[in-house]
Amino acid sequence: MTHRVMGSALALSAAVGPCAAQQAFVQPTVATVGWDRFAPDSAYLAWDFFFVASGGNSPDLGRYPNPLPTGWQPDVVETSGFGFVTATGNIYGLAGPTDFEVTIPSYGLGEGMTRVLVQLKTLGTELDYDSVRLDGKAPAEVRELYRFHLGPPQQGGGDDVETLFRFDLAGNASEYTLTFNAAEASMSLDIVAVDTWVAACPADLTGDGRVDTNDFFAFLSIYQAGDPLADFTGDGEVDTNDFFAFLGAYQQGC
Ligand SMILES: [Ca+2]
Ligand SMILES: [Ca+2]
Ligand SMILES: [Ca+2]
Repeated sequence: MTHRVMGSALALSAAVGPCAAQQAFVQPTVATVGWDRFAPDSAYLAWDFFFVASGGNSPDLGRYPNPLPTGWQPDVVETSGFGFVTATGNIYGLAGPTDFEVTIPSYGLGEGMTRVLVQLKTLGTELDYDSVRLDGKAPAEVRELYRFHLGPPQQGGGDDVETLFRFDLAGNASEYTLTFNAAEASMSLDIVAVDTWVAACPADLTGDGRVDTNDFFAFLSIYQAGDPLADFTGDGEVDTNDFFAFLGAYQQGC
């Protein structure tokens, strides 16, 4: 069983190649989530090859700022003890469901809000999607980005799945902790990508560093469309409370 699963993972790696690993991960832009990757007060941390399941994994796929600020130690740690690193550099749990803890350094500027995009790619068994939390908080949005059926589970198949989780948190801290679990044994954690953005003025929806009527009309547009980004209260619903929450942020300005 072990041999078959590992063989399958190796065959997949050979077929896909190390550079074509993520099919549908998104890059944040002002138009879609409020900021462009590599914008000031944003960070990007991405892992593809893990070295040790018990931690000490620095982001190999991407990092911003680069070099990372002094004191930043992003890490991905498997905490159940079931996880081990495969030949392809994924973290896999054969004997039981794996649990993960990701340390995410950020800018602790104090006021405003922090928006975090987490993108996870798994092979085989899937995540327990309800387990994904940032500092204990549930995501404001969960979106499946990609799914490819690898084959029957009994032959080490399952699915290749990429999922995006968006979190909105009041204020901003110098570090966040992301936790998530596999639904059952035989999940292979392939890629973890995290984008963070500290917004000193959350009502600046156009991303130009100012709060003006353009932001008001931008809010009206996403509010009327029921866009999840209009959920200013972060309760998963878009309703009049969000309108008043936006008004408050709008009057506060930057
Ligand atoms: Ca990988
Ligand atoms: Ca603006
Ligand atoms: Ca709301």
